[in-house]
Amino acid sequence: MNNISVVIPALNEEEPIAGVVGECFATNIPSEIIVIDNGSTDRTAELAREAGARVASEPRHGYGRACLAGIRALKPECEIVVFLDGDGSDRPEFMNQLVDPIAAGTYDFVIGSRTRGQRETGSMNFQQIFAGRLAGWLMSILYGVHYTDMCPFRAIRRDALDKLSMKEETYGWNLEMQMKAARSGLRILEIPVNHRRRAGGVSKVSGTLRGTFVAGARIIATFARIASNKL
Ligand SMILES: Nc1nc2c(ncn2[C@@H]2O[C@H](COP(=O)(O)OP(=O)(O)OP(=O)(O)O)[C@@H](O)[C@H]2O)c(=O)[nH]1
Ligand SMILES: [Mg+2]
Repeated sequence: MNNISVVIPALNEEEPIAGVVGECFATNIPSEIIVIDNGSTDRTAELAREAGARVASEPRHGYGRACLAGIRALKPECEIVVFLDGDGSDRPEFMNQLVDPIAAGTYDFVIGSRTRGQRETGSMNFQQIFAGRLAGWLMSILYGVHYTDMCPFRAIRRDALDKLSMKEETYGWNLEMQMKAARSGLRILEIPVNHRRRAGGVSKVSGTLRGTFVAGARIIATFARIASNKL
């Protein structure tokens, strides 16, 4: 069995975090689960640790910063990295479908698509669905790949991830990985994954006007940066 690590960025997710960690362990897939406590002011870190996760901390807010801290915290033996959100909206029971094609040596990067899966009512808003489709369409023109979402739930070979030299510190992180994976010729597979509403706690991105605008701006800036071939 490959050595698989799960990285979960979490900012003030004390309600859902233990359930997320528990569901990931229940798959019997990961050999470690790292929760990045991204400056939480609640009991996220404590509850993640109690649920069996290793907790790394990144005190400065930023989705990408948390993911970068997660990569730094990976154990050396890790061969495949799985990312998912800490709010209980991603479905760990799909993890085998993400990691199996990589473990089999057929693909390097396997990403979920929530727009192709079954979505609980209200789990994604129009802007998120539209942004994912639009970004996918633009990337198909640029790189000839077929993405239909910027889903946070994804798996990638660790050595391939290291070579992407990820930089984005905020919400452009997911898009940056997809663009760099396509640009560098990784073998990419997208699979439908189901999605549900967050399992408690408060929305920071899509559920608030400010979050939506900040995320939208970061995503556009990321697209421009990578499309113009900058690192
Ligand atoms: N917004 C934000 N989220 C972070 C940060 N660091 C980690 N996260 C985590 O990133 C994930 C995505 O944030 P959410 O608030 O769920 O954003 P969303 O999925 O657009 O919104 P929901 O509709 O509430 O699910 C969650 O697990 C957060 O805890 C950060 O600095 N900012
Ligand atoms: Mg969410």
